[in-house]
Amino acid sequence: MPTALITGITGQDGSYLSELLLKKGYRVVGVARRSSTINTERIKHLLDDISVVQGDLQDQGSLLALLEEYKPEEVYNLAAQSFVPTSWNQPALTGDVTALGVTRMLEAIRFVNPKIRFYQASSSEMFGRVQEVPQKESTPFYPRSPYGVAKMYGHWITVNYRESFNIFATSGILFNHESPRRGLEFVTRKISDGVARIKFGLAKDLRLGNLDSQRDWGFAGDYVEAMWLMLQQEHADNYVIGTGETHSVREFCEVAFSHVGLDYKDYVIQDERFYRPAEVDLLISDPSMARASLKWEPAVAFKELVIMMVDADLERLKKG
Ligand code: NAP
Ligand code: G4F
Repeated sequence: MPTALITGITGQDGSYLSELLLKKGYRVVGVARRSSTINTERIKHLLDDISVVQGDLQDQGSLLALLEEYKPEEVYNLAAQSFVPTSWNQPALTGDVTALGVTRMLEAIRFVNPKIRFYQASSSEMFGRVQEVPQKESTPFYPRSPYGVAKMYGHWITVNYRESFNIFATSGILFNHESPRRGLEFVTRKISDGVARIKFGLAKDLRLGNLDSQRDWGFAGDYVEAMWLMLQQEHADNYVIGTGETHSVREFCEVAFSHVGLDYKDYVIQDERFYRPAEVDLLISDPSMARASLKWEPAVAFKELVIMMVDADLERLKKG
């Protein structure tokens, strides 16, 4: 039975990836940092089947000890300070976790077992002020936030450990992916939760920032399959993963509100507090390399994703 070690196990992607790897017969070891309250909501249905162990990307020794003890064949580095606005308030912490944390894991691999296959969760935020439309593996980066800068470091250190030490280190450049398990602070979940609250009379309006930015949104459940496929290839590489479609925040609102028979214009208020110091206006992927080499295709389309998220929030609030 192969062993996979996943950092960021308590996050959105950690939960979907665990489900996938369990189905494929892996032993799953999930790394969680210490917290004063239980934060395993997204993986509570898996707790009998996976091991959740303590470790932190800010602590080199903990990573070395985990690789020594659990001897994984595959490491998926999903942990990060992943919320773009927080990266302007805590830029140094974002750099330490999201950028240097990658080096710490790669160093642990280099010292404990350089044969481990490594997946780095890179991001379309690295494209930032886009230099080419659509964005593919060769598109130059132009990050627009401390988060984007930190991810760019994580990407390049992954490429460097591949080229310097011959480690199977792969970088998945994933475009936005969402689900009912998405954190409530991200715009898609903020909208689906807002729509459900308004529908049930629990809120009167929904305050958002820039409605004109465009994102290539897919379903997280589809994207973890791409992560696994990347580690099953003969050679490590960089892969862009997305749907190849883009939609504005406004369009997301239109579909979400109209699904419950409401017009978003009656409820959405634009609030300067949610604007960013620098915006990424347009992201759209060209995932042809993933399609050709990984045979990967997203299964869930934009409208289906919006409806899935709104329905899940309606159901959650109905249950109280
Ligand atoms: P998420 O829900 O925010 O999860 C982030 C995870 O990282 C959480 O489990 C968090 O633990 C953990 N973490 C944070 N700081 C840590 C530290 N110092 N040590 C160990 N763990 C730490 O993010 P996600 O949406 O699942 O995304 C997974 C990864 O893909 C992230 O690296 C993200 O930046 C990247 N990414 C995401 C997207 C997307 O659209 N979702 C697109 C491209 C790339 P706590 O629960 O304790 O906070
Ligand atoms: O949902 P968001 O916060 O996601 P963002 O910034 O695109 O980042 C996400 O995707 C990246 C991949 O490209 C990941 F790497 C990253 O970890 C994260 O998962 O914001 C999306 C868009 C932005 O343009 C933002 O300005 O929505 C706009 N927006 C408008 N009103 C808002 C709001 N975003 C948030 N979070 N909250 C608002 O009220």
